Amino acid sequence: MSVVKIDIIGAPTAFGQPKLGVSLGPDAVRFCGLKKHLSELGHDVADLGNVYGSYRPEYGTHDIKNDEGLINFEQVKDFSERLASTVEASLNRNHFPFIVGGDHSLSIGSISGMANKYNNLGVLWIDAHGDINNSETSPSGNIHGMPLGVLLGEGSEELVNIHHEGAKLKHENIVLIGVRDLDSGEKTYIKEHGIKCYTMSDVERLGLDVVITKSLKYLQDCDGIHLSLDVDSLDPLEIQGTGTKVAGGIFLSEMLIGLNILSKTELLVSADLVEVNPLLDDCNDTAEKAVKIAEYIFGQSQL
Ligand code: HAR
Ligand code: MN
Ligand code: MN
Ligand code: MN
Repeated sequence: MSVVKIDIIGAPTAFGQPKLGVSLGPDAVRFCGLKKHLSELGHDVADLGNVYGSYRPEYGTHDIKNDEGLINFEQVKDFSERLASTVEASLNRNHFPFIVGGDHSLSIGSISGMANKYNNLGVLWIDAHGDINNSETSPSGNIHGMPLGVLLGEGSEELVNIHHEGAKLKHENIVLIGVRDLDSGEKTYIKEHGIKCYTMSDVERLGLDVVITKSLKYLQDCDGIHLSLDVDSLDPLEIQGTGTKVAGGIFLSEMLIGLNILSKTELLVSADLVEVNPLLDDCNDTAEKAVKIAEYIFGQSQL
């Protein structure tokens, strides 16, 4: 990858899910030397600090449901607006917004911030989950299970209209990778809309390198590609510090091979790295691995 002006944007939100600690993710990743490691690759790296909404994440309770059944709706909406503005400002300086979370509801904000400049944005969603629920299909009310649904224009109108009105993504511009825990409503939605989906079985059959290569070909006519990488895509044998672990995931070595291929495309314009929860971790090991992942997103290789 050529030299990039990377803006590290901490997104310490936890309102999209019930477990304490995920709002500490950005700092846990910083403590492992994120900025230093990315700078060593030759990039021009700035750490913009954390984005905060009006609600402090550490004071979050998890019992406020709105009339659509969405938990912490106001907090998520508020945070998403702020994050979208920060991401858009970064893009307007021609920088690469690199958003470190925080729970996956943050992608409502990050991708909404991309949508004014990129009206044909492609998204690679690497995750154990589909995150494509909406207020009707969600079994939990947790908004971190809904960001793709929202960005596709489904469910809560107020979330759909964050930053600017309407859907931010097209169904044909999304690729799900590594999924192995889909709710029934999500399965139906994916099939009905023909969303490109490489399940964990596909990853095992083909290899992540082939899956990424095919995904990039599939998204080749997009005006940019956003990577949204949930660390729970990785196998729980290797990743302790995340809130919703699912057995049978991607191993770190294979992830790095896949990311090496991704890092070679000039279409990659922004990324999220989410769901690192240091309170569930073992000596910050997951954050260490998240930094390794970040290095490979930005062009690290073994040679
Ligand atoms: N699908 C479930 C729900 O909507 C669980 C989502 C868990 N989510 C994440 N996101 N960790 O990837 O509640
Ligand atoms: Mn390094
Ligand atoms: Mn997720
Ligand atoms: Mn997940």
